Amino acid sequence: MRSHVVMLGLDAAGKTTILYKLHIGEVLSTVPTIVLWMHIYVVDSLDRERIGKAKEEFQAIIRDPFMLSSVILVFANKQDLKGAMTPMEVSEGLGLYDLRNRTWHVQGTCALSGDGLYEGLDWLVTALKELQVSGRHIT
Ligand SMILES: Nc1nc2c(ncn2[C@@H]2O[C@H](COP(=O)(O)OP(=O)(O)OP(=O)(O)O)[C@@H](O)[C@H]2O)c(=O)[nH]1
Ligand SMILES: [Mg+2]
Repeated sequence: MRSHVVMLGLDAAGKTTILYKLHIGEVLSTVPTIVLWMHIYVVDSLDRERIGKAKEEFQAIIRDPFMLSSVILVFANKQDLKGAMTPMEVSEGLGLYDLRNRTWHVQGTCALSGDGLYEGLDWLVTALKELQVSGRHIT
């Protein structure tokens, strides 16, 4: 089985910094015509002004038919900055608590230090395994 990770988020959320920190050189720039298993959405937790815009983008993405069977990991990034929204505030801001029948997790991260990145990816791997075991995936 092939696994794919798609990382999205508004500009300056920290996507490039995260990929650099994780030493991931190659990034898929196009969405393949297969089921997307894992979805990482990156939020700039300090950017309270644009959390509404992030929600709009996020909700549009997860309602895409290709995303319906994916598990959703949110990086509430820039947790090192004073005044940053907590992971819980980011969850509320994105409307995660209203999601039904979706597997999601919000992980606080600091892409500069790498804090939280691997914890988040560990959750993703575990969630993917559970999805495979339960057979709730679309092939
Ligand atoms: N303090 C702090 N700054 C961060 C963190 N993550 C990223 N940044 C900074 O935020 C800015 C934007 O980060 P990028 O990684 O370029 O953001 P991006 O999501 O790739 O942005 P686009 O390519 O424009 O979509 C850079 O100046 C980073 O150094 C973080 O966890 N903490
Ligand atoms: Mg970038």
